Amino acid sequence: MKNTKTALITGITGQDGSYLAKFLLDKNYTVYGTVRRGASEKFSRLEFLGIKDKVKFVDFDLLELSNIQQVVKDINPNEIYNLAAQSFVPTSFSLPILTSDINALGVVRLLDTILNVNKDIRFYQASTSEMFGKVQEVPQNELTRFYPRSPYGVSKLFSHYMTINYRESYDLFACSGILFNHESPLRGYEFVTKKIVSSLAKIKQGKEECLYLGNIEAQRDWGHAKDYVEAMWLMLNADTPEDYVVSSGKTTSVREFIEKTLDCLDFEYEWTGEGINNTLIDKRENKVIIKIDKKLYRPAEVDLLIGDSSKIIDRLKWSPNYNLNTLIEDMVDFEINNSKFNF
Ligand code: NAP
Ligand code: G4F
Repeated sequence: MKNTKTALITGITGQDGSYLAKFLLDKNYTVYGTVRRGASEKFSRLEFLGIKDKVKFVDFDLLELSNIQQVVKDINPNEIYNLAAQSFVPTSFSLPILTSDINALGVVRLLDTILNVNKDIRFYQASTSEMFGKVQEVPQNELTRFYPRSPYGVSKLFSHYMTINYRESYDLFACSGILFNHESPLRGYEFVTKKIVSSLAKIKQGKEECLYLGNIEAQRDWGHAKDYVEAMWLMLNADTPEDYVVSSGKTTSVREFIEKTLDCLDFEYEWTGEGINNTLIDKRENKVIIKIDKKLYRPAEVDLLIGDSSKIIDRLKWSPNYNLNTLIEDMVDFEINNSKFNF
């Protein structure tokens, strides 16, 4: 039977928004996606996935209450996935007020609109493992105490608790997914995995000379975005609204991620030097191809993330298809074969 559900995705031009749109279209949803007006084209991810013509676009900004109210009223969707955010942690240190306005107040604007327009709309909030920050427990689960380490983490913690508050106060079907880092070929170039894979592939092809990185000892729990958008849908289609951790359950340092990517690209390499003087040498070419740049360190770092996603695995039967090795293979394959796409 044809699915008659309608979903509204905020942030559809981003990594997760694009994969979620594809996932929902494959389930026969009618998909609306929000777009911020800008000077340049933003649809390359949706074009790469071959779905740009299947999505209905609406002008939208989380900073503008009357615009949010009009969009939600006009579409009156069954489900809203709020993926829109200023999502880059370093930018949150340089633009803390804008980050808070979008990521924190923007979510109250949306929740309050749902309350006033149609309380039956189901709501997904993109919470984050950045809220654990200086981790108070290893591994982190839904009950672990939060200790955010960036304006981004603090802003997301505000919206996390706002989502819980609207659920408990007004009985909204509102869920927060506490998602750990998830990557893909469609990841923005500013994030470390994409930066590493893209640059090392270019260095291998002789198109780039050297990759500059910050703190390569930080450890992250990395999964594939395709698996994580399915978790969002499972949450909104469960019997009760609850919050869930979504993670791979494994942690890997940025240094180890680099080494796996180098292996995948068939480099022969050697690390030399310590700390800030650490460099990586391409042994076949006898050239330095990675250097540390202190400017890329953050004012406060999240040193270690590792999630425990037993709750979503047990209750909603979430079952990821990718591991870190297959994620890296997918990202490397994309860089080698799809260089005309730019995200
Ligand atoms: P992303 O690629 O950076 O996409 C963010 C989206 O938000 C873009 O479509 C962007 O639109 C939109 N946006 C930014 N400011 C907006 C505003 N003021 N009004 C409306 N839209 C706005 O992020 P992502 O990696 O897909 O992540 C999706 C969500 O999950 C974000 O909320 C992020 O914080 C959260 N999250 C991500 C991860 C992860 O590892 N990827 C983990 C946990 C949580 P433009 O195209 O106009 O810039
Ligand atoms: O890839 P990143 O920028 O991701 P980060 O800061 O963990 O945030 C991402 O994941 C969060 C979930 O935990 C999301 F909520 C958030 O929206 C975003 O998607 O950095 C990962 C690590 C950091 O420890 C950083 O210091 O890599 C380290 N790093 C080292 N050199 C670098 C670099 N990060 C970036 N972006 N660029 C570097 O050159």
